Amino acid sequence: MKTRKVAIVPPEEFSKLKYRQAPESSVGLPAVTSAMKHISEEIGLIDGLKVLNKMNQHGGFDCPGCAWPDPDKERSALGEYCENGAKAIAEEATKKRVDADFFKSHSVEEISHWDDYHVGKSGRITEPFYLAKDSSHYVPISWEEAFTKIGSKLQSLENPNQAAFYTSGRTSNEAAFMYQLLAREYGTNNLPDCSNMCHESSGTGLSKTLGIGKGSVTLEDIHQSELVVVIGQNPGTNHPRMLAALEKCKQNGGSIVSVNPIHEAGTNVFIDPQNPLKILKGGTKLEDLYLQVKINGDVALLKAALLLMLKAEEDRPDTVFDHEFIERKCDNYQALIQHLHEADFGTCVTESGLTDTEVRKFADLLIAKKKIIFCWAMGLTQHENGVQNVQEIVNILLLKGSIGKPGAGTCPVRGHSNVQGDRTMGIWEKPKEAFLAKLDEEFKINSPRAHGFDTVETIRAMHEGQVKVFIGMGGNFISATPDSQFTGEAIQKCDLTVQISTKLNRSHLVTGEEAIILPCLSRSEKDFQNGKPQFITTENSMGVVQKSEGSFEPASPYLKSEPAIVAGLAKTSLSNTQTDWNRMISNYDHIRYHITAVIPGFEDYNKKVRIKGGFYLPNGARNGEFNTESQKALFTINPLPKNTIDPNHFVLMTIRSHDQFNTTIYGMHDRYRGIHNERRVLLMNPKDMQKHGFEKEQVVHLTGHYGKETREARNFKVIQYDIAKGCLGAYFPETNVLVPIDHVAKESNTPASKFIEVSVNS
Ligand SMILES: Nc1nc2c(c(=O)[nH]1)N[C@H]1C(S)=C(S)[C@@H](COP(=O)(O)OP(=O)(O)OC[C@H]3O[C@@H](n4cnc5c(=O)[nH]c(N)nc54)[C@H](O)[C@@H]3O)O[C@H]1N2
Ligand SMILES: Nc1nc2c(c(=O)[nH]1)N[C@H]1C(S)=C(S)[C@@H](COP(=O)(O)OP(=O)(O)OC[C@H]3O[C@@H](n4cnc5c(=O)[nH]c(N)nc54)[C@H](O)[C@@H]3O)O[C@H]1N2
Ligand SMILES: [Mo]
Repeated sequence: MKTRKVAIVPPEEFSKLKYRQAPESSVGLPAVTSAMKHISEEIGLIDGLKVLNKMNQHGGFDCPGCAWPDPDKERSALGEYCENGAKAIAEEATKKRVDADFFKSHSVEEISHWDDYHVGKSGRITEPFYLAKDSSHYVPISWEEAFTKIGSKLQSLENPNQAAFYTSGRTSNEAAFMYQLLAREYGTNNLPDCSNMCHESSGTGLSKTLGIGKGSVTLEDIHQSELVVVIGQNPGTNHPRMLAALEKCKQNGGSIVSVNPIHEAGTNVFIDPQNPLKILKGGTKLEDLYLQVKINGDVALLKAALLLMLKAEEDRPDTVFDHEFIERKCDNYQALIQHLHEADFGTCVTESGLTDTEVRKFADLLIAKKKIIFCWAMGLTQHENGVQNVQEIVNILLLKGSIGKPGAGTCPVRGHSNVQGDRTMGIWEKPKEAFLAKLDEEFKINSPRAHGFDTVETIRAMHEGQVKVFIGMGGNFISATPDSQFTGEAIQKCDLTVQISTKLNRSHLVTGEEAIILPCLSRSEKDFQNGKPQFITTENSMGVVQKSEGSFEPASPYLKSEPAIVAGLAKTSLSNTQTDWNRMISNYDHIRYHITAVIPGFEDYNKKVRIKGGFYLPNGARNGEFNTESQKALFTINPLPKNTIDPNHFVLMTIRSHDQFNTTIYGMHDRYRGIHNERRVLLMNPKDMQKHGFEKEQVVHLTGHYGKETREARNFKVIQYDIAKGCLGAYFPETNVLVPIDHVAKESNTPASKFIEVSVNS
């Protein structure tokens, strides 16, 4: 890049840290105050409350935050939203604008030196913008010209696999379906998505063992469960509405275990902000047992528990395992039992980082209860053995016959509000033949069969010059992906990068030679096509598909909907397309008719989705049917991970603060951890601070070690914290520079961003 010297990572500068003791409870009144503060700053209180009242209500729009489901029947009169949903909506309904004047005043290079908080707070993008080769500023461009530029570039590539079509999980079913069709009609399966960095390990592990890559439980199952294990997940911040479900489970007599290197306030005590009496009484104690595992000590813990369960079963046959279920429904039982007989209990306990007593308490609960649910998220999936973590959970559930019945099963808690739906719609680099065959039949096309690039493979291919055009349907590729410097170089080798976005982020600044921004409508905004209002649909974490209809004026009259943008791209990028792109966007029912024809479970889509609360997609595991090769659920052998590191080093996990949604920084606080006004912090156990001679709030630098490679991130303040010994926590995306591109989960290729070997230097 000759004229633009953009910063790939935000400045490594401090703001003004204030650290107070972490609170013991979560939500309550401070959550309401914080929600209202974000709303009034970005939208104004009156308009803000109007928006909130439409969120997650029948006839309203789906919260653009996380994928936690809404209650099937009753919706709270106060609005089915949480503090972080309110922040998400404040962020997208903001009154601030990124317009032609904004880009005239600020060069791309200048903006790239702002921190991510300030980049994001610039506002909503108002019209298409173009960054020419070697130029310093974005300039406005018409939609027509933008589509033509992208189309002719795509048509000029020697091979369709030189393009990659990325998706982030906020995209609707309709837009996602059209987008994958565009990629396949164009000739590539290069459809990397945020899922590759997220729950891919869950999808891989669950498909192999249970025949479906999705979770098996419903919200009602959580309420009815006897034991919910929350492992590698921080629901207080990332899925706050889940706390209300856990509270119901407790009220019904269920027990809750939390497994986490950090004692997160969210799973400890919950104060329902929608229940004034509860606020006064001080809330509900959620956890019955908290287990402070070492980072990646989960397989060891689960295996130790399995050994105790086996011992109890052998001592008192037929009291612990569900033999009838195992015999009828499962494969590979003997192999698992043999593996367990060869495993060493003491080693498992040591490797988990817990005491013998703690492990026994956990096992006693698993032994006693019959209706068990495991909920998990990134603390399990983003490890080299992420798939094995998930499979070890499945082993426990299968032994207990705790799947395919009420109150029991698997619950991978999804991230983005429609990440699960996007995959259902075919956003996948490894599509199944049955799906492609249907797609080809419906559209009379010849979809490519060769697998495409996932996220990590796309980065490598860009670095090697194999991928030259990158299109992002939402998301923030440069900041969300690992190894920021390497990925930055990779992106900058592209000829053209295109971002379909609502708001400005670093991916609009770290670009290919040429770059184009296509601004789209957000979920809360009215979408009119041919003068008629349209709605879109999404699928939540529990497989419920429902409609979402925006009701607010668009941030600018020049925005297009995501489906309309895909149609615009298709018409210039595909030379002889016979597909009815115009018809599809003239009325989104036509997109849904195509989906009905291609994807099982969407029969009568247009009818069913208009019914209040939507409809459940079929889910074999939920009914105890396992669509694996053998039509049986599979026990697996998952070896203990080798977590060996240099004795002077630490293991770092890269996690979210309370005031961010992935790479979008809502604010500078992490209230539930007592951290205020600062993101460059490093959570460390007090004993480790003493041992290594670190003072409170001392400034330190991190060096990542991966084989012979090292990577640097500077300027973090040490926070004394209740975190497992030898473990560190710091926020992503600031720490993504440290995540090695080659450090990924086996089988799922998910970056292992929860296990980074680092040394801490002053
Ligand atoms: N407000 C808000 N909501 C969000 C998001 C957001 O950024 N902000 N992101 C959305 C997305 S895309 C996702 S995927 C989810 C993410 O939701 P989470 O997975 O809850 O998010 P993380 O902050 O990555 O937290 C991982 C948790 O796992 C723990 N952990 C880390 N390593 C280990 C380990 O080895 N073992 C165990 N047992 N625990 C471990 C951490 O201490 C932390 O509590 O949230 C979604 N919802
Ligand atoms: N080190 C580390 N890295 C991680 C993780 C981690 O835990 N640690 N977590 C990983 C996970 S779980 C995930 S899911 C990924 C997230 O990766 P991404 O999904 O790529 O990132 P986001 O930050 O969610 O994307 C935010 C951007 O999406 C755009 N956007 C918002 N709403 C809309 C919309 O309605 N339509 C369109 N078209 N655009 C919109 C805005 O421009 C916004 O800036 O990051 C991953 N990266
Ligand atoms: Mo995610």
